[in-house]
Amino acid sequence: PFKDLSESSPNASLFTLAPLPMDADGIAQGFQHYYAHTFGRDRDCRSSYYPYKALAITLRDRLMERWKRTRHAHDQANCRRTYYLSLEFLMGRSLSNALLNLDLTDATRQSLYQMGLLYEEIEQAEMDAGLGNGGLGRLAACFLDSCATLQLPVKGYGLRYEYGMFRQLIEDGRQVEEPDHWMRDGNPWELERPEYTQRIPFFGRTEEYKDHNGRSCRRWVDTHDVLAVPYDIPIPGYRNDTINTLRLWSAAATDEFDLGEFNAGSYPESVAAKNDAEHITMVLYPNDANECGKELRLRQQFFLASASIKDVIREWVRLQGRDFSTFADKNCFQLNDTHPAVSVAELMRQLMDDHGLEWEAAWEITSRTMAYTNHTLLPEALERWPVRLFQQLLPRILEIIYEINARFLSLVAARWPGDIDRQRRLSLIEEGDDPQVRMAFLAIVGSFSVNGVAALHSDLLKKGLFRDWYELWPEKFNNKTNGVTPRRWLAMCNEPLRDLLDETIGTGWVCDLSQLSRLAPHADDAAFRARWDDIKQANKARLSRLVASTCGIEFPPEFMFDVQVKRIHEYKRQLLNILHVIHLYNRIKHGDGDLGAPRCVLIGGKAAPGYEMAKLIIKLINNVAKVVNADRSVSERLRVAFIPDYRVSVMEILAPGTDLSEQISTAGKEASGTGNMKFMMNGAVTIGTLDGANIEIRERVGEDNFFLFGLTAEEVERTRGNYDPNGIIAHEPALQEVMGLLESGHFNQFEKGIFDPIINGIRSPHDPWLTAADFDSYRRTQLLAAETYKDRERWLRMSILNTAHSGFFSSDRTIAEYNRDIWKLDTVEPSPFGSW
Ligand code: HBZ
Repeated sequence: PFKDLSESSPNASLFTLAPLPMDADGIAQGFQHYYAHTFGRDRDCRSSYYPYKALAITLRDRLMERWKRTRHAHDQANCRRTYYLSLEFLMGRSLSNALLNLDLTDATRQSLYQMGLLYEEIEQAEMDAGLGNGGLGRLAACFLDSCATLQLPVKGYGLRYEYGMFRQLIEDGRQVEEPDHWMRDGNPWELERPEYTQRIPFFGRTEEYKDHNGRSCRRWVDTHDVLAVPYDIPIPGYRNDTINTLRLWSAAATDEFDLGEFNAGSYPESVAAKNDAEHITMVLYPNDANECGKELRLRQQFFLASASIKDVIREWVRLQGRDFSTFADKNCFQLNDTHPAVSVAELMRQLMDDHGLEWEAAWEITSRTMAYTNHTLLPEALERWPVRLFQQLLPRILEIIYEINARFLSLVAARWPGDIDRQRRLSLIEEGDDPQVRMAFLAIVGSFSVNGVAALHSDLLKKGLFRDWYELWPEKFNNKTNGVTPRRWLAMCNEPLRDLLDETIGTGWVCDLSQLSRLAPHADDAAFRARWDDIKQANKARLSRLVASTCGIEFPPEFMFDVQVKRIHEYKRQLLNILHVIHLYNRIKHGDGDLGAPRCVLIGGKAAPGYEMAKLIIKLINNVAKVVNADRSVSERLRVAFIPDYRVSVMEILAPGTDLSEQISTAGKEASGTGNMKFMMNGAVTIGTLDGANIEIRERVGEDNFFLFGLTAEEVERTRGNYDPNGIIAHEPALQEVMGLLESGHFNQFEKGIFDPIINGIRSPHDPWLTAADFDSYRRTQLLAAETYKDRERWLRMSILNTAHSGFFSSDRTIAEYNRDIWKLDTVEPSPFGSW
């Protein structure tokens, strides 16, 4: 239905409207128009949803002009561009972020107030866009914000999942998952672009044929195609008129799909088969570590890769024609982990099969265009797909992968003649009963850049997981330490602190976070510390209200707020945290000595639905919380809560209200962490191991302002093979008492034996997470933290210095490094209003 106009030629005035007013009156006008006329509501409507929607569309109108101006400028500049390919974009809410970046927060508050509405209430009506699992997805969202703010021509490509990350309920202390139908009431931030729909092939077979020059070629035929329909989300830069694009693909059935031979004979069954196609973007896989090996997941990956590459090539042909000789100079794909790694083979396929390039030319382009970011060292998280699955679902892609591998292995053979074992180690295909394609290896061969996400992580990649590859191509490997956007994670979520910063060091920090270092001298100023304290207390009171309303537990703001929020995983060691809580409980019950400041321990996070041990850890946390909170003699010193359904909008309240940030993974396991950075920026002090970006955090804030404990990554490796947790437990009375309480069934009086798997895990000499090994060091360091907290002035100084030295962890710095070393893009200013 989207034929080009041929006869009519629209008048330019259709496209260049006058800019909309950017003040309180303008907002009020837009708001009233949509609220009353478009949605037909009046004062009797008590729902906060319609005010939210009316406001969102009022803002979208103001994004729209700037969005077109940015697109126009990118086309005009004929500039090099980057495409960030990611199966996940964990965007959270968009309203407050758009207001902040457009500088309309105050005007909007004011105009709503005049209409008798409270912004704080309306903002709550927006559902989080939870299109990601955790760190990796949220990193992609922070990166988009930084790219727009730095005015880099970067476009995000992802999937428009109908259902995002599941909603977590806690029933009887256990996690229960509920589907997250986040778009049920529509999504005002998206713009459907059916005119850019693409056809994505699946199944079928390959065959040889002769092209018009008599050259023998291969092609993919008898495919079952699925349509990819794009939906665009505007990504506003910070007060710079740039609006970049996040393009999300939604799957739809083709018309002929219904009657195809697929379901020959039965009309209703054929129509029902539409579902099959549309299921591709139905749901986000809620696995944040283990590969799940499901066919539908591979379909999602290829669907994203193929649609995005087709889209980029369509634009290329529109602007440059069919000459691909400068394609690699003008385009770069950044692969967010291996999830979109099939792009390497798919770009080869499109260049050769659809655009007639020879293998050598296509490979030259592909391997100069792709760049790969790795986010994990855990071997069990590395993606591998059965060859037979590829054979069935993507036969042409498998052929190309085989050819890439054959050519690559002959290169290895030439470099290390006779080293068969090395060839086996480096092969893209893992041989065995059920041979597998190693996606990380496909990503490395096909990319000109391979990066890790923190200094330690990038180092361990070179020494461990990818050692052979590093030996082969050392120049490909580099580090890009993660960062988070200071717009959402400081200016937006912590308004009182933002105001204090503006007043103290000016407003330049928002786009140049290194300026926070100018706060450092103020740490010595008692009056400044008092103001810092007031802000922290107000943020703690807000956190406290959230915990009261979602967990039914009172957190007194004068206690130390000790928070660990992240996906539940054994390597992240929420278990170590709860063992320490049991230890504190035990000491309080025994009336033992001074424990330092009283504390509130808050833990939150989702467990992958099939990860039984993680789910059991949630149950243990809740059972311990119940015992602790119910005991009056304990709860005046210690309180514990598990916050359900941890997500982006919850972190926006937790980060500003936290005193102590828990970053306690087994060293060498957490690639970077990014929650650690959000807490630090908001003035929390970290208790942590030498893992991921914690190391860089400690380097910057100084050892005096960081609570370090635990084995180093090297010590962890050396401990393997001669680890004796039972010996450790026997020699450490504190841990022995904790284990005694656990083993006595004190926290599961009516649920006999349920925690046995946890107990056995801690006592196992094969426990990979070395929980017992780090317990004593953790316990002592926690005691030091609680004692330090009692020295109010000392603690406030530490808090201020943490914010002051967090500048490095801005994603603007990270993106500037990606651009300097990998993307090499020029910045582009949007075209002026009405310039086309
Ligand atoms: O990526 C995380 C790392 O664990 C964390 O250390 C790092 O800071 C962050 C950003 O670089 N990794 C993930 O969040 N990984 C996933 O969410 C994931 C999702 C789907 C998968 C596998 C992993 O299939």
